[in-house]
Amino acid sequence: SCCHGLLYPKDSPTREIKSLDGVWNFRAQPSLDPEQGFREKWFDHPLQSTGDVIDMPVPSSFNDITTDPSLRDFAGWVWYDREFYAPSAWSDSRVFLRFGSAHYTALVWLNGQEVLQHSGGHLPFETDVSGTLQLGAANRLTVALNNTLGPTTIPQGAWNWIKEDDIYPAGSFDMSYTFDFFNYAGIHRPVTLYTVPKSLHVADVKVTTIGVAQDYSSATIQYEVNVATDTDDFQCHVQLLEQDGTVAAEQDGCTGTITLAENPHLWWPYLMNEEYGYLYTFRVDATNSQESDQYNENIGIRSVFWDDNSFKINHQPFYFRGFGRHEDSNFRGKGLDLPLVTKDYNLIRWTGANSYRTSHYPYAEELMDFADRNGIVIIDECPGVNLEGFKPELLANHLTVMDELVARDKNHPSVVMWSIGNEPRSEVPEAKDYFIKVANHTRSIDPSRPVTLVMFRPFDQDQGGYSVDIVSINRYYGWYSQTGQIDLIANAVEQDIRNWRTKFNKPVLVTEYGADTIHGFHEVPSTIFTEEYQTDLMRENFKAFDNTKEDGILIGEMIWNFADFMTVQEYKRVWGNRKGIFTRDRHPKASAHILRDRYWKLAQDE
Ligand code: BDP
Repeated sequence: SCCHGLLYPKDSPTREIKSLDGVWNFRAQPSLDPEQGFREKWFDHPLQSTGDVIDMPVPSSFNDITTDPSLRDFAGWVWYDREFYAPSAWSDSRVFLRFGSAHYTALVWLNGQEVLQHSGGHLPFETDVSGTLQLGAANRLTVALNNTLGPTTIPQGAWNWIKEDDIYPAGSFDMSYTFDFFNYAGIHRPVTLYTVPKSLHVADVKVTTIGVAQDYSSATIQYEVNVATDTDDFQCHVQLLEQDGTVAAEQDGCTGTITLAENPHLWWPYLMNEEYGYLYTFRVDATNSQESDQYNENIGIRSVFWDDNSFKINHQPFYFRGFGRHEDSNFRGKGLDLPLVTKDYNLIRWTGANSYRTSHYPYAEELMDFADRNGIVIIDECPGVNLEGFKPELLANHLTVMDELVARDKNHPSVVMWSIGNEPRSEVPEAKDYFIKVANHTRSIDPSRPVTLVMFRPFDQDQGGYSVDIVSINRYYGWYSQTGQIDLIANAVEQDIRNWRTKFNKPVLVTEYGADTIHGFHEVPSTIFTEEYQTDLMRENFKAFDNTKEDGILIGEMIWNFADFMTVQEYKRVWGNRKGIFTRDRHPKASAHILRDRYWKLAQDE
């Protein structure tokens, strides 16, 4: 396959971690001279910086950190660098350098040598730097990062020089994209050095639940450990540990199955069972004649079942009550921020929600771990937002990003579905074949989860739905259409859901509905942008959801959006997209309370 699993860096008795997060040197290269840094070899001075630098925190987006509008709206290459020491005690180890993500195209040099290239803004990349790293000495790490999007990047964008005229001076350019969130860029997730033993290490672990008894008395998992080594004389020992540390099962073998025959602890979604979010530790020890390596993966035992009429977790019908979200906040943009992530999970649980979609790109691994622990169910979306054109090169990149996403997230019990895209321009005939290829490819690498595509064209025009197991739709009656007309919503949404059902004969999920709402605007009768209008619109949608849910058609509802978020500046957006039920700094609007009433009631009726 494309990539080994890129296991999340964790320490263990055989592994050590060093974080390279902190304040780095930063320099944006003038867009007018896109070759400057390469020509002047800003990476080539092992113990100096790239030149005229400013401070930049890692992880973070760079856009909102300074007071400079040209950096906020920057398109092109930026350069990061920092110095660090590597201990001489690491001489017996192999050392990997890993980026949780960097948006979008990254080139990495260590001590002046290029060690890594990666394209794609939302997934990890790493390399073995043992040969380049200077132990017991200072090292310089340099990253050149380009946020420019093009016709075959995922997501797509367009970059153009603007002709000089009375308004635009020479050297003006335009970077445009159609998706509705700010194209934040930077080193967005942790940068880590980690060690593994020299002669062998656990390179990947894959654990899948292959059976859960109808009466929950037993369950079976299947595992596969990939060991990186030069020789054949190695063994694996695996242990399944309960949360209290007791050994539930153990055996030898790098591949195998394990059956827990005495009432295993299942992983349950939030509020579906008292023991929601139960995780086992899957401990792997790989050993050869000289040394051994240990990796501890968190796993959850749960089954996912779907057919043309239902979606089930652990044999029980599962109804998604959730959100579309974004990785977005003040100052840090899309940079990982653990206080924010933790607060968000507490707010999600406060609403009684049981799920969300990683709209519109893979979220940080730290968020996925939180979801596992909290029993929050995830629809895991790739960065294919608003795709159009459907050319072969785009398809190739789309398949690669699915490979990388599944490789990273395959072991998360919270992930129950892959989303291969959001709102593609899927009314054209070529969309049909394109999405069938992406969906089939995804099923071939992971047959254990269903595939969805989030669609928005009228049902009778859409060509994307032929590819999916679950039909997901975004519907904005009362907002983008029939604006202000609350009385038309319930019927329109209900008919629409039924039409999608009839056309594709699959379970239907409403992945977006909502209204921009300015915190503090009030009016009776309600008008658009007021808190009253948002709650009125929600109540009308709920009627349609309740009717189609009872008829066994609708398997879930997700409001757009969990929180307000930043977009490009345009007159349709009032300081970003305001469809959050929380403000950007996570204060509840009236809608948060309405949603909370509904979600807790739905949970009680389960
Ligand atoms: C949908 C998109 C989402 C937008 C939302 C909106 O999927 O990204 O933010 O509409 O316009 O079309 O609020």
